[in-house]
Amino acid sequence: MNQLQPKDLGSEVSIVNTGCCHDCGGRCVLRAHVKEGKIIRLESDNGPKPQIRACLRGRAYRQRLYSPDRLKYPMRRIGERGQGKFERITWDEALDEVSENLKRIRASYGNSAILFLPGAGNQGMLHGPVVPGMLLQQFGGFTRFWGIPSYEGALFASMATYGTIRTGHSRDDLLNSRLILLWGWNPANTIWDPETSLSLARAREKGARLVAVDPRYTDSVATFADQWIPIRPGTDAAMLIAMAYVIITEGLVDQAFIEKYTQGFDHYRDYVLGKEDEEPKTPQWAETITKVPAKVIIDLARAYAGQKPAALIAGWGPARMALGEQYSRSAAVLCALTGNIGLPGGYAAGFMRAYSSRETGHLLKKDPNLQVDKSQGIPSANPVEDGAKPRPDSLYKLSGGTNATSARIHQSQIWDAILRGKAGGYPADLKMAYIVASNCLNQYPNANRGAQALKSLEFIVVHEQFMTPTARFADVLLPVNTFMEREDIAPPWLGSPYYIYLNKAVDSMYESKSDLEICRELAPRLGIPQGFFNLPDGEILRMFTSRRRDITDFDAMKSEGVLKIHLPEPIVAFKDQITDPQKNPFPTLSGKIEIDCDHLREMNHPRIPSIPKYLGHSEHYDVPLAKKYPLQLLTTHSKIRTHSTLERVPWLKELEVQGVWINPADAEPRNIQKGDRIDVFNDRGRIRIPAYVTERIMPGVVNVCQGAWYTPDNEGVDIGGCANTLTRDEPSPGGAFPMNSALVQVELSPPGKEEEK
Ligand SMILES: Nc1nc2c(c(=O)[nH]1)N[C@H]1C(S)=C(S)[C@@H](COP(=O)(O)OP(=O)(O)OC[C@H]3O[C@@H](n4cnc5c(=O)[nH]c(N)nc54)[C@H](O)[C@@H]3O)O[C@H]1N2
Ligand SMILES: Nc1nc2c(c(=O)[nH]1)N[C@H]1C(S)=C(S)[C@@H](COP(=O)(O)OP(=O)(O)OC[C@H]3O[C@@H](n4cnc5c(=O)[nH]c(N)nc54)[C@H](O)[C@@H]3O)O[C@H]1N2
Ligand code: SF4
Ligand SMILES: [Mo]
Repeated sequence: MNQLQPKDLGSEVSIVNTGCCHDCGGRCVLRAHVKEGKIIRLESDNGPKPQIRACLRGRAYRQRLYSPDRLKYPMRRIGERGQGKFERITWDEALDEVSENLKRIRASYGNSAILFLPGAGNQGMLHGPVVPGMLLQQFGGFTRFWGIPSYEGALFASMATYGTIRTGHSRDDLLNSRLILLWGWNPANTIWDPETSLSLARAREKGARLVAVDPRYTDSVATFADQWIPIRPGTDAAMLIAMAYVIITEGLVDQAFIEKYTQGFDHYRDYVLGKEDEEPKTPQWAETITKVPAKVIIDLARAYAGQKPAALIAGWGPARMALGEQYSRSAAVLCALTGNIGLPGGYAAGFMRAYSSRETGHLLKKDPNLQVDKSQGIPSANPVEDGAKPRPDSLYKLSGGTNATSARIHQSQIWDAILRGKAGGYPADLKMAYIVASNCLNQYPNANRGAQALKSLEFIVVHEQFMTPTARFADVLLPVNTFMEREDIAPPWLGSPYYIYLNKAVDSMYESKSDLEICRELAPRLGIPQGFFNLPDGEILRMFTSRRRDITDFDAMKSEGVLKIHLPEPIVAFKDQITDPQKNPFPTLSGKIEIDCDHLREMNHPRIPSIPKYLGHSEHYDVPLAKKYPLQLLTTHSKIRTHSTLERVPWLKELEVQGVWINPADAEPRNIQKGDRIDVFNDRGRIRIPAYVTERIMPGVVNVCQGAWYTPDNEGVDIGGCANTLTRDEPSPGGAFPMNSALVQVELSPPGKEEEK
């Protein structure tokens, strides 16, 4: 297990089996070498294969744990909101103040005035927002939002097409593919399960061809791809539909598959061939829109239909767009046209969950009390929503996804909801925010409006580890420990069958407490029985996992720090539906793959057609606003952070500068050279960071990795380079977040500002 342990560490070094639990597409094994109560070294999984090896961020974790910037004590605001001026107070004072405000707000306005903002900071089963959410439910509930920025477009498409989010294969199955399309997918940086990169490399060694479709020449393109196809952002649906045109007109459709397993092909074919709107969706049509040469589209379509089994992996980035649902739907339908579904080496696109230890459904022992009829209002543990009907414009007749919810505020509209309340059509007038493990000001669209919204509330409490841009707006700021200082279980991302058990490696630093401990102390102040909050971490985890069928030996998992579940063969989504469709219908309304979706037809919404279509929107490249703001902004996930977490880790900062990716064709006319400080701006805001002039991004597109900290200067210019200073905050009707749909202009920063930072 610890072959790499240096000899000179001496016998007083103990090794604690723990892990990394941030929201980065991983969840990995870490072995902490602890000497005199301090971690002196972190290594990863050197055990049996498959190894769950940590990335650069996990391995740099000591610099986060021991950062001088950690929040050390509870604090109360003394300056203006957002100014970051606080005074130290005791835990008793802090918790009294939080509970008094909760009670005051509830008494004056009712529970719906409390907005709970849980974030992705900790992905364990126990810590982070899990227990605070339970506490607030017992307090009478709260207003919550719906929609997850990660994948809401993909989730919607997955449900509409397949009726489920379990559309992925385990990574070992990539070795069965002859062709793999990395569509808007950069797992070399974003991980998407620790085994992904190795599996892609092995598939390539075995002879698979890998093609990447991405406006950027990413680290994944550089490492794995045989071909890079740059595409204009937000136009992927057009390319996928044109590929369908080639496949249909050249007789490459898997007709037997279409007839047996799908519905609505004829309607889609009519749209693709232009019978519906006089516009045949030819490769030439798509070339004008996508900037991908027609010949490249034709070749890729032929290869994808001809080289079966082929895996079209449709990443979530291109769906984090206005009308991103259409891209995800077009991808899933292309998989169906070619019959690449349900067979080893194929792939169904969609949401792409394979095995997930996060899932609460198929891995649990059956409990009849949990059956829910979605059309009848959703029984909720949150009294504010009890009995509320699901959103009428959701896929409420389908079970198994989270698209149907009784929450009414989409996460991207949170600031608008705070500012406009019931008068703006929202379900509540919000008066306080309870923020846990979330850097929401930084991570939700339109940060300047977010700052305005947070200033308007009566009370804000934040559980945090660092003085983030959001924490600066707290009235009471509670210091939280990290996953090295408590116990938790980390279920992985989408495709891998394992659990990481995080044993506590060191004591809580300074006066920090876990989110659970905070709730334990708040409960009596709020008149709530402490119940299981009083149990030790390990006992609660044992209770939480007791219904899981795949955890048979909790104690062994705890002592090893990991439970790797052996699967007899790779997971292939829809294998059963394809093998025996009579016995195993697809969980859609029709029981088939819905190329033409019944639920959507009934919904009759002009922006969510029942078949996938290429649609424009008000901030697309071809609208009048593009004259003023001619560049399309991407806000991708950075390799040196997990969102905004790990922002203050010096080792990681050395690896990459937070800069604006810009092509020389866009930089030169603006007189911009590599390293120059430049402004990126639109009507929502302005950021000022260095230029990264590179041909790794296509002309007309700029990229600012999301997660850098929002830092407005005296003139309101964000010199931290937060992508969300520029992003728009209107969701798609299906719920997709529009973070990659902002138009911007770029210019050299004014003279004298070059050195500012
Ligand atoms: N290091 C690191 N890893 C992470 C995270 C992190 O913050 N840091 N976050 C994790 C989380 S929570 C999530 S949800 C996932 C997100 O994972 P993804 O959504 O896959 O990540 P992104 O980097 O946003 O986008 C992936 C790729 O899509 C490309 N792209 C963007 N727009 C378009 C488009 O219109 N068309 C095409 N074809 N490509 C486009 C981008 O250039 C990028 O290379 O990553 C997880 N992994
Ligand atoms: N423009 C743009 N914006 C995006 C995206 C994008 O692609 N583009 N991606 C979006 C996506 S996919 C996601 S998932 C979101 C993520 O957005 P958030 O959920 O806000 O995630 P983080 O930015 O990582 O912030 C998490 C915070 O939790 C804190 N934290 C860590 N562990 C704990 C803990 O145990 N307890 C407590 N109380 N705090 C803890 C960290 O210090 C950190 O400040 O961002 C979204 N924002
Ligand atoms: S940041 Fe993610 S991929 Fe990296 S070690 Fe941590 S959990 Fe694993
Ligand atoms: Mo995410």
